[in-house]
Amino acid sequence: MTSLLILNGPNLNLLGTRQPEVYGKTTLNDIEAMCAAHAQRLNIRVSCLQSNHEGALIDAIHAAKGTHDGIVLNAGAFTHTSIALMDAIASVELPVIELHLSNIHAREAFRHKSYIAPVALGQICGFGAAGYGLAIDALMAHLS
Ligand code: CA2
Repeated sequence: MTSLLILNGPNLNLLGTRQPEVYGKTTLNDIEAMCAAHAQRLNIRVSCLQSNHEGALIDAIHAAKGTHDGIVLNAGAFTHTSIALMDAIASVELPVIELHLSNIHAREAFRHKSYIAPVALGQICGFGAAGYGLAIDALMAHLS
């Protein structure tokens, strides 16, 4: 059975509790439940993980090799800073969809730079929580 990792980075555990005007009212729990329901419809498996720590995210990407068939990654602010995450993604040779709730290209200039984009299969941003379902569909289309 196809297995996908839904990986969320720093501060995304706060979703729905602060800055709803930017990130919406949906909590990370809601998003993970939506991903699980979508996976059930598609007859695939998803595992969800969130960490505020760069090293833990890198460990999760390494561990995904041989365990999962692809990754949906919202690396949060590490997107704009982390060469280490970029190297981890390149090293595992798994398809990764870069995901953002907000349209990072319509925000501050420092959010326009992504270290993930060059090693990702593609990027989905600006569709809020619905982006996770779109990312799962995009990965499944790629894998089929
Ligand atoms: O739009 C996205 O999904 C981001 O990855 C979210 C990151 C931001 O640094 C990226 O540029 C774009 C920030 C996540 C912070 O989430 C919070 C949620 C609620 C309250 C405060 C922060």
